[in-house]
Amino acid sequence: MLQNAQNGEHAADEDALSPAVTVSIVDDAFDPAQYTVTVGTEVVWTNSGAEAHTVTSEGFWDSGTLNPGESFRLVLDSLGTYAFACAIHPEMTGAITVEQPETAGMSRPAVRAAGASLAKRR
Ligand SMILES: [Cu+2]
Repeated sequence: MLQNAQNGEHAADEDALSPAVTVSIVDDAFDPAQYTVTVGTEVVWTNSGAEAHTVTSEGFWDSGTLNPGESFRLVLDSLGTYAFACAIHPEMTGAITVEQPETAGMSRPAVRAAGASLAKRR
């Protein structure tokens, strides 16, 4: 299950213990593009570019358009690997792997890319 706490809103009753991971969106990439987090981690994407972008994982979440300076927050509560892309620039792809705390931090090889399916939709 995914909890969407978009645009800076943060549920006050939620555990304040969740660590946060920050990802920059630049004008043609997510930085970093691939990473591993522990379950329950809040991931914050911030658009540091000059253009609008999205963080879209088909079937899981869609940030909607993020203008420069805007952020999108997501708490990942389910294990798995989530490929995502920018719906405006499908060549911008990335992926998050959500793992149990015991295994997080161990590096993993690349995961599937999301760009192709999103490109077809436009
Ligand atoms: Cu983009």
